[in-house]
Amino acid sequence: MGLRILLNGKLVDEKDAKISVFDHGLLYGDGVFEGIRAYNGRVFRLKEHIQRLYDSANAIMLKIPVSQEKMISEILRTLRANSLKDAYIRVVVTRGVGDLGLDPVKCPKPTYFIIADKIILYPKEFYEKGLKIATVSVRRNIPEAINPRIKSLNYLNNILAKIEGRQRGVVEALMLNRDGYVAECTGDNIFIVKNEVIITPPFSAGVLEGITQNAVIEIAKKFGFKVKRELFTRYCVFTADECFLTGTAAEIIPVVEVDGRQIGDGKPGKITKKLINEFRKLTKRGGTPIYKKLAS
Ligand code: PXG
Repeated sequence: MGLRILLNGKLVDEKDAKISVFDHGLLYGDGVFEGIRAYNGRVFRLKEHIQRLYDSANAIMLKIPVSQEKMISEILRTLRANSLKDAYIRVVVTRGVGDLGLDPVKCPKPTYFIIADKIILYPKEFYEKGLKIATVSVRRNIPEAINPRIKSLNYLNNILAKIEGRQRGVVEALMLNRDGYVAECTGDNIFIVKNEVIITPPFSAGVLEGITQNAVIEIAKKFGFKVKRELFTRYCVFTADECFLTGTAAEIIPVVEVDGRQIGDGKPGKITKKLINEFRKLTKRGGTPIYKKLAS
C-alpha cells in the first residue's frame, strides 16, 4: 500500500489519488499551495502556513471550500493516517474542473489535496560547507503581474531560473527583480549579514513572505541583532560578511560563493551558524501536536 492522500475530504491510496485533465490547476497553473514541515510529532508554524494559503487563495479570488480550522484538522488527519512524525506536507488547492477555456467561472468546485510524506533532507555537506549559487538572467515576477507573495501553482518563472542555475552548475539560483535589486532564490529567501546587521529584501522587492524568513527574523531579534528589510544589490551580496538562504525544505543554508565571488572567508559565517542552531531548537519546541499524547 502506498501513501494515504487526502483528496477533497477523503483519504485515498496514492494510486487512486487522481485529478481530472480538465482541472485548471493542471491546465493553467490556476491554484495555490503550501509546503509545511512536521518535526518530531509537531507541525511547525501551521497556523502561519494556513493563513498564507488562504491569503494566496483570496488574492486569486479562489474560495477554499473548507474553513481554516477544518484544513488544519485535515492536515493532522493525513499525518496520522500515514503514521508520520517527521514529514514534508504539501497542501494544494486548485480552481477545479472546468472547460478548456481560461474562465474560472466555469469551475464551480475547487479541488484540494494534502500529501504528507517523509522528508528528504538536503545533503549534510550543504550545511557544513555552504552553497555556491549564481545570479541568473530570469527576473522575479513583477508584483503588478502575479505578485510573488501569492504562493500560486504558477512556478514557471522560478523553474526557468532553476534550469538556468543548473546549466551554470549550481543547485540554487539567485533572482533579481525588474529593477536589478536582489529578490530571492527559486525556492528560498535570501539574507546577508554586514557588520553584524542582518538584512533581507522587503516585500516591495517582489518576494514571497517566507515563514522561515519570519522565524529567522524573530530569532535574530531575540538575540539582540539588528535586522533590516531593505533593498540591496548583487554588490552588497559579494561584499557581505555572511549570506544564507531560508525555506521550509532547506531551513537555513549558508552561502559561501555567489557568481564566483567568495563571501566572507568562504566558510559558513558565525552568525549564520548561531541562527541555524537556534532555528533547530525552535523546530523542536511548540508547533501543533499531531498525536494527542504530545498535547500537554
Ligand atoms: N521563496 C519562494 C519563491 C518559495 O517558493 C520560499 C521563498 C521560502 O518560504 P518558506 O515559507 O518555506 O520559508 C519559498 C518556499 C522546493 C520548494 O522544493 C520550495 C518552495 C516551494 C515549493 C518547493 O525547494 N518554497
